[in-house]
Amino acid sequence: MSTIRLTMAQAVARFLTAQKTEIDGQAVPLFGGVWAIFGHGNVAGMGEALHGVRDTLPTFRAHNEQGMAHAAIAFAKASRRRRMMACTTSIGPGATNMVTAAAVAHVNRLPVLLLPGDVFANRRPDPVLQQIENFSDGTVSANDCFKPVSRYFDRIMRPEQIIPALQRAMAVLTDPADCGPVTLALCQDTQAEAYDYPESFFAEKIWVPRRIRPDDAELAQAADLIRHAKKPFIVAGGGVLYSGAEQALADFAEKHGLSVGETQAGKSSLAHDHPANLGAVGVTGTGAANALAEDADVVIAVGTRLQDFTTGSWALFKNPDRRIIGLNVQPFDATKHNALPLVADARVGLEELSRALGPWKAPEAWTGKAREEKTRWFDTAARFTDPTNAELPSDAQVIGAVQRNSQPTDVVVCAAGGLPGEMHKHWKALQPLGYHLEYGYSCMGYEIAGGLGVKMADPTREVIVMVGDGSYLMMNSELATSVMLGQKLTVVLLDNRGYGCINRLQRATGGESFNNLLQHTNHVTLPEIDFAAHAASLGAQAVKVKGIGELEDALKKARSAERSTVIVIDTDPLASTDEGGHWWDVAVPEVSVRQQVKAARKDYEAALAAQRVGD
Ligand SMILES: Cc1ncc(C[n+]2csc(CCOP(=O)(O)OP(=O)(O)O)c2C)c(N)n1
Ligand SMILES: [Mg+2]
Repeated sequence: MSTIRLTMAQAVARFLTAQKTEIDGQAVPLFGGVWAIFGHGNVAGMGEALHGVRDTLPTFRAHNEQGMAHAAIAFAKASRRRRMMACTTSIGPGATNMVTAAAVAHVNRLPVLLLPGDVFANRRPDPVLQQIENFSDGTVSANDCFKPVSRYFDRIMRPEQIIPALQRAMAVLTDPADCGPVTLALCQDTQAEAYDYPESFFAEKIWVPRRIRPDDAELAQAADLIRHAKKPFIVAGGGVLYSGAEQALADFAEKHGLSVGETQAGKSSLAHDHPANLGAVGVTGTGAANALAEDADVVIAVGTRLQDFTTGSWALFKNPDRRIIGLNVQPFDATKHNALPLVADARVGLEELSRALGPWKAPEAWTGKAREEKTRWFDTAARFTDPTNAELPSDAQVIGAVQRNSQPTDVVVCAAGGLPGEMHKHWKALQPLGYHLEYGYSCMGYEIAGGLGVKMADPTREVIVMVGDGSYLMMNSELATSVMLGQKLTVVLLDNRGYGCINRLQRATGGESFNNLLQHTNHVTLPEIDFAAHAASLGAQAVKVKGIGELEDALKKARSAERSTVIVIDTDPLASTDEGGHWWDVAVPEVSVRQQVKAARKDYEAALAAQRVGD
């Protein structure tokens, strides 16, 4: 066996460069790069190793570990999980800064390789700078925080351990069902330790995504259930996009006369103007998709986790006889709420289900109802996004302006606040992956960093980041990184002076406006934050606009800009689209001195009666 003597960190770097994926018949690097913030615990080991491979595996320096991991996660999402990135940090705060991002990847089932530095395996200099000390357990380090938010976790304390650990890491990162964050905590002395690694460990490997075919019995049962359905309805989740099943979904819907509601992760599976696409489904759904979902007797849930925003906290699907078919690569998702599981890749699953159904078509009246509901919804929704002269436009009116100034190839990126709900209802996506919402963890601060990852995944597409003032203030530092890397973003910043959506939720649950909008907080001075000046200080082009007309002009200018551009607009914190949508379970206090809370509790108890438990 021929061997090569490398440090453990050099072995990691070399191994990553050997991993390839196949895209359009071409072998390309699986890892698009490594994000790094160096410090105690990775600068000497990983830093030296990454420098050695910088021509084949680029290293990118970020400004915040959470932000860089968001960028890596967004890169994987925009690449349909076919490509990914790694992230390396120092021990201690650099590492734990990344834990929130690990949770984002975990919830959204997105691959990312996290390589935090760890304490000395030999324990000689303990306690080192940034080392937490557990009084009763010598094996615990700050990196144990990653365990519940990693699909695979390992701590590397000997250089040869990296051989099985990286192989397990790859198995998880490339598995369509188990896919998620992998954390390999790299003890700092071990990073620098040399070992005679077998050459074969670094042989090029091409990872082709596995397409799991359905089991015969499950397929027969699912087809039988659909054949007897009078009112079947499809819910399309993120799995449709990860599988590249858009065409299979369109064919399936067209051939069998079915209509589709899209989750946040599934939106853009079908073009908005495809006759079968009824748009968003669930709490932030269109009136059309929700009307069908409420009445459906068979819900064909394709590639969705069925989170509460999709199921209306399990009160949306109201037909007492309804069954769910869980078409999903992951049995955990496929069997939720007593669903009939159809464990399979979305594309193959839809193709085989269609073959099994033969010429079967849903009743004409049901398909016709879908088309009518769709027309009705678009007639209703248009007035929310139409141009306006209002001094303080709503989020929906800003969305309308962005839409009017966008191209079909653009990608919109968003994550938290009032915008995701409005975007879900109103955004008209024309091309797959043109709508990028992180709404599994809805993590404030994902937007700009995520936009950067999306842009790096496909620099040919214009990326428009939609962000609230709250999210922007929470994390904006990767705006500077986007300027540094020449990865241009257009950021539309909606300043409603606080946490608008939570203030509205507070009011809707009977609360007084308290601690959400800046004006309702403990303060001596209300900050007049000059967001345009702030963005300019980070190197972006920045402009503050007044109203929708100026916004449209600024958007046109931003399109031809070379550098990241931030457009700031003041918006109304109280307005939101009151058409469409569905109840969402937010627990209201059972006792309170406030009359408004008592009334809200009464409504809440009435709404709970519609919630289905278990079935
Ligand atoms: C990291 C994080 N902290 C807290 C929340 C809870 N949260 C959701 S939206 C929101 C307010 C967002 O404010 P802003 O970005 O200004 O959007 P707006 O609600 O005004 O539309 C908060 C606090 C969250 N989703 N993520
Ligand atoms: Mg706000």
